[in-house]
Amino acid sequence: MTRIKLGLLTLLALAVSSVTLAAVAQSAATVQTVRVTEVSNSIRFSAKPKAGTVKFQVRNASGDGHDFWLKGGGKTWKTRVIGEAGAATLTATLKKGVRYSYWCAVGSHRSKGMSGSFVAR
Ligand SMILES: [Cu+2]
Repeated sequence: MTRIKLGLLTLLALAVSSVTLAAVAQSAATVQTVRVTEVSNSIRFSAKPKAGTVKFQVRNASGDGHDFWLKGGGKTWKTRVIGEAGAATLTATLKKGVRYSYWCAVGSHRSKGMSGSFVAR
């Protein structure tokens, strides 16, 4: 292979990797992280989840086991039951204008205040 051909191939490889890096950077920028704190009578969010990809970082800040369910737009997501001081991650793609409900399904926690809803904007 000639030196010019090798040079062109190198340029092409660089161009392809730049495009890939740009795509990765763009998708990373659109992921919103929301910290979810679960205690015995409530579920608190660090921010209101927006439409798009949302990574929920769920932390159990109580002495009981809790899980985290999210439902809306025809889909349901859930974590395993998280033990004391444990954590779990749940990634969901939310649609604009759709109302999502969330709750803990352990025992009667849902009716004791571990529930709520929001509309993704
Ligand atoms: Cu619970």
